[in-house]
Amino acid sequence: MALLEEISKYLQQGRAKNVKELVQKALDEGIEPTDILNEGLLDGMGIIGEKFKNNEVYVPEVLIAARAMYAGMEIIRPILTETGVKSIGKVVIGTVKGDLHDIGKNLVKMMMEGRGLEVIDLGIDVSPERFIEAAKEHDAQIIACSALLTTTMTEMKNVVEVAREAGIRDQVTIMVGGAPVTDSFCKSIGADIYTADAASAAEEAARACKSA
Ligand code: B1M
Repeated sequence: MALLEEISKYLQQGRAKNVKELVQKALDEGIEPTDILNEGLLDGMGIIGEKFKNNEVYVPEVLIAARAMYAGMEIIRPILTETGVKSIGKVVIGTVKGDLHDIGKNLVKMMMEGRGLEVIDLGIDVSPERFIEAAKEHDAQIIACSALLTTTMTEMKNVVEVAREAGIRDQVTIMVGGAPVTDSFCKSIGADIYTADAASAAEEAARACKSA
C-alpha cells in the first residue's frame, strides 16, 4: 500500500512531522493501526537497522529515525492502548542495565496496556535491584525485561538471581525479550516466558495474570 510505504520512507529520512501527518491520514482512511505499525513504522525502522549494521547510516540518523518512529507511535498509541476493561494485572517493565534501546520496550508496554494490564515503566538502564524493588513496591505479577544488545541481555540472569535472593521468585513471572534474546536463552537463565514480539508478549502476560 502506497501510504504505508510512504510512512516507511519518511521514517527512514527522519521526517517526524511527515510521519505524524501520514499516520493520521492512514487512520482516517481506515487502515488498521497494527498494519500502520508493522508495514509502515516497523518496516522503516527495520530498513534503518540494516543500514546501521552495514555502516550506511550512523547513530545520529538512527536517532532521528527513532524520533520519527515515536511521532508516529504517539498517534496510534491511544487506539492501541484503548481498553474498557479493569486492570487484569500489574507489570513492571524496563530495558536492562547498560542498555538504552527503548522503542521495542515501549511497544510491548503499549500492547500490554491495550490488553488491560497496568504497566509500571522503569525506563532504560534498569538495574536488577530496581526491577525487584519496583515489583515488590507495586505488588506486580510480572517483571518484563527488554534487551537489544548481546552484551546486556546477560543482565536478565541477574534479574532472576536478585528475585530469588529477595524471596519473591515464586510470586513473579519473569518475561524476557528483545532482538538477541531467544527461547533457549530464556530457559538457560531460569526466566519464565520468552516472546519474539510485542503483541505476543502482551498476550502471554495477560494469560499469566489470568491464571495466577
Ligand atoms: Co542500537 N544496536 N546501538 N541504537 N540499534 C542495534 C540493537 C544493533 C542490532 C544494530 C546493528 O548493529 N545491526 C546493534 C546490536 C548488536 C548486538 O549486540 N548484537 C546495536 C548497537 C551495536 C548499538 C550501539 C552499541 C552503537 C554504538 O554506540 N556504537 C549503541 C548502544 C547504546 C546502549 O544501549 N548502551 C546503540 C545505540 C542506538 C541508538 C541510541 C542510536 C538507537 C536507540 C534509540 C532508542 O531506542 N530510543 C539504536 C537503534 C534504534 C538500533 C536499531 C537500529 C533499531 C532498534 C529498534 O528500536 N528496533 C537496532 C538494529 C535492529 O534492531 N535492526 C540497533 C525496532 C523495535 C520495535 O524492535 O527493539 O527489537 P525491538 O523490539 C521488538 C522485539 O525485539 C520485541 O518486540 C518488538 C517488536 O514487536 N521485544 C520484546 C523487545 N523487547 C521485548 C520484551 C519482551 C518481549 C518482546 O518481553 C519482556
